Amino acid sequence: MNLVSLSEFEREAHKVLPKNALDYYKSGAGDEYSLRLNRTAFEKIRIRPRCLIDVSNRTSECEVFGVKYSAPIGISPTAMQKMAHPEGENAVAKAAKNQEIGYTLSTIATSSIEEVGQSAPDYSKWFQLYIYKDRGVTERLVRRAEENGFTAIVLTVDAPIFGLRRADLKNHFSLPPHLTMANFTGELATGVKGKGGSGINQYVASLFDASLNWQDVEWLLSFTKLPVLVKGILTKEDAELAVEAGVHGIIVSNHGARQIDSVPATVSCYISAIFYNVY
Ligand code: LAC
Repeated sequence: MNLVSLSEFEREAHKVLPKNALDYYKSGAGDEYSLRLNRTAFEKIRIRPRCLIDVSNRTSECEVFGVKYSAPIGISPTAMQKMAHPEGENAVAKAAKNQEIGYTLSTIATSSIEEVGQSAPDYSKWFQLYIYKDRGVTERLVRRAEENGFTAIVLTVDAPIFGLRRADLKNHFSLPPHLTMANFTGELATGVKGKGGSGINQYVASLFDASLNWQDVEWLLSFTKLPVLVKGILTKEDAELAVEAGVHGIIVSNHGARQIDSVPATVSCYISAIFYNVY
């Protein structure tokens, strides 16, 4: 297969993926207004190329937390990748290592922290964290990330309650029975079974802590030796609070427009922050 652009991969995915998985991967929240904005906002950005500058010696390399990457582009955490391919997160981590770009493993992955640690060893991978009501469970995830070569914790702060993705509601989204949430055992591993609704929303509602607040960020900072980034910031006010809380980084993101519909496109928030110093 000769796929050379993201849109070609997307078209192919539409042909081969089961509906339950495809709809989960591709859906945004609500009317998907922000999902459309995420794309159209890029169409409004123009590059002003400057000429007659010596470009014989060039690089797109960048450095984050002392680690060099080949480009200022990375792979954000996305859940349950084995629904798309048996190697799931392991293949994606290996690809990130080969391309020397950033990679973040999701808490609710279908490959475990240990597996992915071994699939892409000696490579600076980040771990995305959801805060479970059970803080013991949460702390153990962080410890395992520390022990398995992960070099930063990406705390998702925009999902104390999950967005309503209508296709998941209709499909009664469930994790296929041959897969588990590989970082867990018991009900935490197998609990995504849509009974009369979206299984992922039910899982999140029963296990994630909707009281999540800045004290939880401080709690996380108090016991991990890894840098902590907060992911899901869209406003200047929250960015300032994050700095005050002492985090090491902020990931501006609207969560693929999967959380709150009608929020601005992620890229618009970046542009506003960079050029106008607002948002
Ligand atoms: C989602 C979560 C898992 O958007 O990040 O489905």
